[in-house]
Amino acid sequence: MKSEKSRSVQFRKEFGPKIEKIERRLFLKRGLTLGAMSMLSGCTLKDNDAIDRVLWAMSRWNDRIQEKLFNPNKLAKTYTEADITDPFPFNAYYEEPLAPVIDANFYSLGLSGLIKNKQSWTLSQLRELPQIQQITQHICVEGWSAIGKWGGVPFNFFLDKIGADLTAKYVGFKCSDNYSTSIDMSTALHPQTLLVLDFPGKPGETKYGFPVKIRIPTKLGFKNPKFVTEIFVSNSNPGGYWEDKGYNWYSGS
Ligand SMILES: Nc1nc2c(c(=O)[nH]1)N[C@H]1C(S)=C(S)[C@@H](COP(=O)(O)O)O[C@H]1N2
Ligand SMILES: [Mo]
Repeated sequence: MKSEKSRSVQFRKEFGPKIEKIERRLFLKRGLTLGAMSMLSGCTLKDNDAIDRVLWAMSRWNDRIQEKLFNPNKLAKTYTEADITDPFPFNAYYEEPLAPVIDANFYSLGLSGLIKNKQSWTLSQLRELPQIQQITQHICVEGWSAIGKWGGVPFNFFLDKIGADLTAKYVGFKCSDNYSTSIDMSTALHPQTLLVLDFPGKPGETKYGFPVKIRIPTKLGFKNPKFVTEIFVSNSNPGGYWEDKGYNWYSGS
């Protein structure tokens, strides 16, 4: 378990500068200074626990603002083959040699929560669904970005096909490496959100999320789960691996 203090420090270090910018802008508009914030929250700025609570509250508030600003019809910029970053960078919460290698023959995608047809899917069943390709930019909060090409099933088609409750608030993802993340339903239904079956890199390269990744060009990199083994629909916020450690939940890009 991380201490509150290190969580708070990590929070400030890892919180995307982009999101801080949005917060600063909103604060300035309301003329709310750090001093005023400490009065409102009843904490001295020496009190790490209280600061942590205020930052978490700000982050939840920030989620709501971002959700309101999200335009479900606005498309992320797409690029050409010539723009593709090669080799595409690998990232995970562990070192590259530890990336899971999943045997396609034994793979199944589990479904749970507010979904009518909960039968799991094999890779070849997923392959039979309509597929599109997309070249978009991936932005990681660790300070790098890259352009990659992903192909797969439009996620809104898949959600509709499995009888997901499209009025529910959240879609959550569990991964074979114990990673997890979750997104809001309107992002799940965005036309560029893909259930990826074709990845960057050389044929047979599995580290980018084989056999299933969810590619969401309107979200930061950490909200794009690789090696997905279960998808669930819920009305309570499932959080996620980095989200629970303080990354802003919404994290639009
Ligand atoms: N299963 C899983 N998915 C994950 C991660 C992870 O550690 N495990 N890391 C996230 C982060 S922080 C980034 S930047 C991207 C990296 O994806 P890439 O290896 O395709 O570049 O995966 C995201 N999805
Ligand atoms: Mo990332």
